[in-house]
Amino acid sequence: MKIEQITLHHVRMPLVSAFETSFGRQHERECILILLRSEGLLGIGECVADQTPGYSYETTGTASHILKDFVAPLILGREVQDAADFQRCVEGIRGHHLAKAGVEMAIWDLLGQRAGHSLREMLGGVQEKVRVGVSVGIQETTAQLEQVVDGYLADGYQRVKLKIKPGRDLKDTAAVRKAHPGLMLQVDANSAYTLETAQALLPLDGLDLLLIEQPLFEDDIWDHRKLQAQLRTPVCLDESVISLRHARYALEMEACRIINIKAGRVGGLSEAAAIHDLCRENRVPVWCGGMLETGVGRASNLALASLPGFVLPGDISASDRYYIRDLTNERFTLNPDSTIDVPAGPGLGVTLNLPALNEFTLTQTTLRA
Ligand code: OSB
Ligand code: MG
Repeated sequence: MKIEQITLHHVRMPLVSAFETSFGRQHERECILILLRSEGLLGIGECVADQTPGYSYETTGTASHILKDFVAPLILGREVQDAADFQRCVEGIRGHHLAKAGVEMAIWDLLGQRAGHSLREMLGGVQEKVRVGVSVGIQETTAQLEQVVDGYLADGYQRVKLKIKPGRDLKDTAAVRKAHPGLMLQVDANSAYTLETAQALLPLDGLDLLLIEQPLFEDDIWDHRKLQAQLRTPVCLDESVISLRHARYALEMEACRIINIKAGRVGGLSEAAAIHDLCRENRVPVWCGGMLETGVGRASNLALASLPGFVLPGDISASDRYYIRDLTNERFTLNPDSTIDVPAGPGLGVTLNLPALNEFTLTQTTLRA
């Protein structure tokens, strides 16, 4: 497939409600939407970098730079056979996984459209709908948190993840657990603790949580091993697993018992699928993380989460949990059994809502072969 043109849209969209994590509160979410043109087809990808480097060192600013000045020149006018071929093209670019993953997604979309296969079929997904949960931000008070959780349970979500940080951990989590004894509940600290301050998390062991996500430094594996040894609850790594190699390190070190897989963080869907395969061989459960994606990234996450090793509910909520107006014409809704249908159309199986894309675009750049 010859890549003839790349258009980058830096977009900013209002969130339905503010989202607060240990690294900050956001009312809007940014990303880079990537449009690839090849042989009369339009492939779409979402680079999940946000405005600030709170989750990852990458931002919409660094991703724009890397995509425009380094990735685009390597693929424009070139025959790109498949995702592996794309990764070979860009292997000289160190890091910048979120940027590369956005382009790989658009290549999968092109490949699927050309072959008439859905992304799910191409990746080897086995589920036509996937189990999902909701990620709940830190609220002003514990009482407000309980209200927000009640609202999501009324919507039908059967698994809840609470964002925590030092000082807003045990009390919040215990209150939600007390109100909902049978709920599938988990927490995510986004690297807010050190091995020392994480001692405050040990009582979480009594709350029957599915997992504790990324308590320690975003690049740490070794201290997570020490913390996991102190906990009955599985530690789940997010930020620190940036490649198949890092997934292997984490499993060999027994730093975690569960892995959250995000295609963006690991440089693309192909690496994400490889991590899935490794975990499955080792009988380590995985689940699909989220980055507040638009309908484009959501379609990709649903296809990935349809692989057989994704045995825990993903952070893939319905479109209306995030955006009143989305970038895709298709909207994703929650089924009564707390699942979302995996798109079945060719490629990602979604189409762009161009007026919405134009409304939310801050800047747009087109590069040609
Ligand atoms: O750590 O999982 C995370 C959102 C942005 C950045 C990091 C994370 C998250 C979430 C939201 O938890 C998951 C979602 O998309 O619903
Ligand atoms: Mg996380």
